[in-house]
Amino acid sequence: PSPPVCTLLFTSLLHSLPACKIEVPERLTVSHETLVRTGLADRCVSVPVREATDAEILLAHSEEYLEAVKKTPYMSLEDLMEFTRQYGDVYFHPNIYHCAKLAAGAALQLVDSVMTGKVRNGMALVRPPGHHSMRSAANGFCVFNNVAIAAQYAKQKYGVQRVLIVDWDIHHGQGVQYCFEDDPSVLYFSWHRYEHQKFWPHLRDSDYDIVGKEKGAGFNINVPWNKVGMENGDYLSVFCHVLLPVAYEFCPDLVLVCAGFDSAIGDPEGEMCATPDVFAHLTHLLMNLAGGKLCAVLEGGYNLTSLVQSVCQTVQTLLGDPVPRPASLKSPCISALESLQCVRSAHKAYWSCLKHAGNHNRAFSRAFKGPEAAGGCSDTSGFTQAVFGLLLPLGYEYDPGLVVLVRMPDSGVSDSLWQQLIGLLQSFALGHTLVVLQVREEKALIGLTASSLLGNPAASLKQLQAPLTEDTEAIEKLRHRLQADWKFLQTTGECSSITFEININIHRS
Ligand code: Q9C
Ligand code: ZN
Repeated sequence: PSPPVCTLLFTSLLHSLPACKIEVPERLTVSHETLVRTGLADRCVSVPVREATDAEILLAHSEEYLEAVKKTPYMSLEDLMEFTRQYGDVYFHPNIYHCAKLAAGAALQLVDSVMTGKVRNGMALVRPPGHHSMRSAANGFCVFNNVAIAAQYAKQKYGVQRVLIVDWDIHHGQGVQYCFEDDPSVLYFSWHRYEHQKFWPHLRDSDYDIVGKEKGAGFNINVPWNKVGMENGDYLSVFCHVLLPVAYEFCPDLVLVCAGFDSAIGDPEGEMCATPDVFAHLTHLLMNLAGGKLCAVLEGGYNLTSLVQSVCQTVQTLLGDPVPRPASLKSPCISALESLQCVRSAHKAYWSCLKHAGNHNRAFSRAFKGPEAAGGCSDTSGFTQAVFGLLLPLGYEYDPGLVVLVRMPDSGVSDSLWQQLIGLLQSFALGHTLVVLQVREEKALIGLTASSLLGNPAASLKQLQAPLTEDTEAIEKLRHRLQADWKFLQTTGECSSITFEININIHRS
């Protein structure tokens, strides 16, 4: 029997500060009330929270900093104000040290529950958030870096070799980046409102060309949003064309999510336009990595309506409910495509799935004249490249009402790849998937197909090798040929004009 699928941890001690108008206790109370009212809380296993110990906090912070924060409950309000002034955009309440220890402890309880197999995945609803806090500094409403501590803890306590941190909060989690920038065992992905450094925290370090240092080069992925108003299509496009291929190549043993919902519509900080149901998709797309071991920890999210809906979408997806139809997605905007192109180029030296990125369309337009590759892909990495680069984006744009998946005998597709495919395709059509198996004596295949259809996480693909050049070329050729009609296949900001040019040439010749 598979373990219960979702844990909910909730830090109950509340602090509020007149100085901070948006990071308010209602963020937690209203989220929790709604989870109870909708019956979602009842379907989760509740795990008690605990305080993180000093030793655990020191996994991501300096002793001097911890000692300084320890004194805050005893300070006069005046001293607290003085203490606060040395940091950026953070407010200290006499209670916040206690709350911050519980927030970090909740993240650790969640990691314990998932790593011991008590539950498959879960979400910790905590305050204060964590991803801005640095080794020796509070910042951006954050005191201790809950997710960074959790990643270190998972490595230390469970010997986890690779941790993927996905930060979909709309701010750059610079604290997480700094903690792991030279560490190849932690892959940190963040998208964030950037506006060419005009948006808080105004760091050069948040741009796409900051990829990590030394051994950690390539393991820090920044996607800067240079315009506000990004929509579902922009987010999903970055998942298909950057995060997912790299994440599958990385092959994490554990996925942690800095789950901030200020990236949703209506948020006063983010000013983006993605709807709460996009978080069901983001969550779902990560749920077949690491054998389903996913821990989401709340970060930002300041529009109560949007926050609560987004939290519910995330929890509901973690529980295994079908994800909503990705209805009426707009094509990614030019600014998003420019960011996408920059990130892919910046990382092409580090990830074989991006090796071909940034090769100019002109080169490919010449390649159009060559013969088409006859068969499908020859191996797993080529196949996954086709899934993320072609199949998923096409699915999102087409929005089918039913997915029919046909498998012929001797397909050459491995069991885990087959399961991944079934899992990923359940992003569409409310999960209505019809599998047609034309098999000989493969009883085991029927079992593992059923298991995937029931929503069990797929086995990992192991660390992927570089795809064969001929596979990559065939996929890219197809992608370039189709992207005039299927905008979700675009990965560069310049395609529309080039495609136009190619069309003209075709008309002339
Ligand atoms: N003074 C999180 O979402 N706001 N933190 C700066 C200009 C700081 C956000 C506004 C926002 C911090 C976890
Ligand atoms: Zn934020």
